[in-house]
Amino acid sequence: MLQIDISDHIATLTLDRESRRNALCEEMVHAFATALESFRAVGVRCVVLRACAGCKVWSAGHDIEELPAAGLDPLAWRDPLRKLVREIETFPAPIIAMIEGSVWGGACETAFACDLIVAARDATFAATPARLNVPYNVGGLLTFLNAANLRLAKEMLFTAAPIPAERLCSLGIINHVTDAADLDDATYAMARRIAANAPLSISVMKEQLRILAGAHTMSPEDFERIQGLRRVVYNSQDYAEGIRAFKEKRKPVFRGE
Ligand code: LCV
Ligand code: LCV
Repeated sequence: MLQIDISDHIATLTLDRESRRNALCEEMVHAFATALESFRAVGVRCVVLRACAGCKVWSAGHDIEELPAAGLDPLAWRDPLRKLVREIETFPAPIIAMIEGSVWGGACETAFACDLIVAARDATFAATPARLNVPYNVGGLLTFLNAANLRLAKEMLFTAAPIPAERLCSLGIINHVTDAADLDDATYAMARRIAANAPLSISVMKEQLRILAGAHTMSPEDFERIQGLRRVVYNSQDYAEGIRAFKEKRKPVFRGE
C-alpha cells in the first residue's frame, strides 16, 4: 500500500492502493507510521508524500468501508486519519505533499497537514464531510483553518466542491503549482534545498510552528457542547444514509435527521 525510497537524506512515500483509489485505511496508516519511524532513525531530512506518477486520484480520503456504523465517533482520537495527521505534524523533518490528480476528504486534510504542497496545475482538492454527513472533528477543522482562511475553509467544507490547485495556489494555500511534467523536478529541488540546510534548526522551528498553530483556547464547556452536537450528527439517519449511498453507488438523500 506504500512504496518507500530513501536517497541523500530525502525519503519518498508513494501511496500505492490504486484498486481503492489510495483510500487511507488503517493498514496503510500503520505502514506510514512505521516508515516515518524508520526515517527518523536514519536522520531523513525531508519526506516527499506522493502517489504513483500519472494517477488520476491522489487519494480518495478516509476508507469509507472503515467508517464506524452510526453511534460511534467516525473521527475519534484513535481513528487512522487522526493518527496520520498527528504523525505528519510531529515528524521532525518537513514533509512535502506532491500532488497530481484529485484529492478527497481526509486526504485533503492530510495534504494540508503536510508542511509544503507542490501540485500539478490540474490537481483538485475537495473537503467532503458534507457529502457524507460526517461531523468533522475540532482538530481536523483546525488543519483546514490553519492551511486556508475561514472564508475558503467554509467554501470547501460547505460546498464539498473540488477546488483547482491553481486557485488554491493563488490564495497561498498551496506553495507551488507546476505542469505535471515538471512536478518531480520542482518538488525534489525544494526537498534538496531543505535537506542541505540545518536539520536541528528546521525540526525545532517545525515543532514551534505546530504548537503556535494549535494554540487556540476552547473552554471545557464549549468542547463538551461541540462533542454533543457532533454526536447528534453521527447518531443521525443521515450519517447512515451517507455511508449506505456510497456503498450502493448512488447519490444520498439527506433529510436533516
Ligand atoms: C473506500 C473507496 C473510496 C473510499 N473508501 O473510481 O472528509 S470526510 O469527513 O468525508 C472523511 C470521512 C473522508 O475522507 O471520507 C471519504 C471521502 N471521499 C470521497 O467522498 C471520495 C469517494 N470516492 C469517489 O468519489 C470516487 O471513488 C473517486 C472520484 C475518488 C474515483 O472515482 P473512480 O470512478 O475513478 P470508483 O469510484 O469506481 O472507485 C474504485 C473503487 O474504489 C472504491 C470504490 O468503492 C470502488 O470499489 P469497487 O471497485 O469495489 O466498486 N473507493 C473509492 N473511494 N474513500 N473505498
Ligand atoms: C557579520 C557579516 C554578515 C553578518 N554578520 O559581502 O535569521 S537567522 O536565524 O539566521 C539570524 C541569526 C541571522 O540573521 O543570521 C544572519 C543571517 N545572514 C546571512 O546568512 C547572510 C550572511 N552574509 C552573506 O551571505 C553575504 O555577506 C551577503 C550575501 C549578505 C553579501 O555578500 P557580499 O559578497 O556582498 P561579504 O560576504 O564579503 O561581506 C562583507 C563583510 O561583511 C561581513 C562579511 O563577513 C564580510 O566581512 P569581511 O570583509 O571581514 O570578510 N558580513 C556579512 N554578513 N550577517 N558579518
